[in-house]
Amino acid sequence: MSDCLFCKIVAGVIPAKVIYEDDDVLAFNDIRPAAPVHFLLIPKRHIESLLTTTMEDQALLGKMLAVAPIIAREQGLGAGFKTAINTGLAGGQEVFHLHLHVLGTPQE
Ligand code: IU
Repeated sequence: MSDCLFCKIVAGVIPAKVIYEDDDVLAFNDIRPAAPVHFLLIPKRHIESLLTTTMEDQALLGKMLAVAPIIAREQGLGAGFKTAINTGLAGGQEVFHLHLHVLGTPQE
């Protein structure tokens, strides 16, 4: 087992509030939510950051963007949401396993 925290969440070694899972990706609620709904969508395979992806990863990266709105709708964000990917130390990344932040406020 690597020391990667998010790999440990994928493996079920560290608990997380998982809201979506398939063969390739996992989504769970952020432990320090910056919005009423704030979840992280990660590839199950360890990828350090967007800076370490290659063209070989395009299907997986596309899937992350395709799945995000499906989960967002399920979480009440059908009216809209924000996304962010912090990349590298200079980009504010704290956990070095690629993750897409999805944030929003459910609308009435
Ligand atoms: P960043 O993009 O690497 O800066 O964001 C890391 C996020 O991971 C941040 O919003 C944390 O609250 C979140 N997080 C988490 O959900 N569970 C954890 O165990 C840890 C960090 I450590």
